[in-house]
Amino acid sequence: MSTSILGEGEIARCLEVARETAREAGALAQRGRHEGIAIENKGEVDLVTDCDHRCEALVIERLSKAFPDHHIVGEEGGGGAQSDVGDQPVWYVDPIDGTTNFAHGMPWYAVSLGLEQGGVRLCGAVYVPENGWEFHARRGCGAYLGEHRLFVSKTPDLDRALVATGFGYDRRRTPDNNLDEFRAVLLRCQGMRRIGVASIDLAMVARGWLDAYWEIKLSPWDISAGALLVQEAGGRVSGLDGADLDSRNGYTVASNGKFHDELIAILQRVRAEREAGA
Ligand code: LIP
Repeated sequence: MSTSILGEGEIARCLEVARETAREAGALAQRGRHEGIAIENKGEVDLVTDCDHRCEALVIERLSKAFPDHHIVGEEGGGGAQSDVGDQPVWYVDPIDGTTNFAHGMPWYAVSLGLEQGGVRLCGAVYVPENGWEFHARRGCGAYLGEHRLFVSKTPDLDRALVATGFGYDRRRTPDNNLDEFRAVLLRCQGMRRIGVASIDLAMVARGWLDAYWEIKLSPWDISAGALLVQEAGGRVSGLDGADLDSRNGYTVASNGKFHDELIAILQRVRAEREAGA
């Protein structure tokens, strides 16, 4: 089935619905957090809660009602499969990004909704309910925190950069777990943070609070909306090869653009050394 490319007016409406839906799902997650949550293990250290499922169901209900022709890929499996997407518009839905924080009662988690078509990021919303932070972006129209236009930082080099990263759920089982990379970058930058929410890490790069962020083995629902925020705030998002980021590429490097190649060179060197020693 061939699908036409969404026009500007349609994308604007998509963003409006995404923002409203993210707020609604965020309020549901917040209520759940206060009323008590049921936690299960998806993997060794990978959690899911009843709230993740309830928020995803709400998001899918709202998006499929507003956009019946769009495909939806949700973290908790509530939508369709990535392989069925074709050239249809596709929503990448993380109902609660930062489930580990959420399950531990920590207030940093987000609802992340990104819309793409043909691998192009069109709009995205990242809502952080406990802070009331509403990050949003539309392709070619800038990135915002509420009404406030976002621009990446001006930090000129890695030496003075505040950088964030994260570690995948398979970290106990593989040496490809980002620990060597973490050590190498920590010794070169001004400070390192592990926020635990990829979409917030990316939003913070867009906001200029962080100068760079990278992580491996992420999924499109973790990064689609946040990557657009960084792009629209004037930053750079790429894979490990430095090419523009495809949200389906789990290796994500985001920065203010000033020392991106230097950061990539360190990550590549550490990987190559590990592979040579393996
Ligand atoms: C998580 C990320 C986190 C990352 C984890 C995971 P979830 O998403 O946002 O930063 O380190 O690997 O992908 O599972 O909480 O939605």
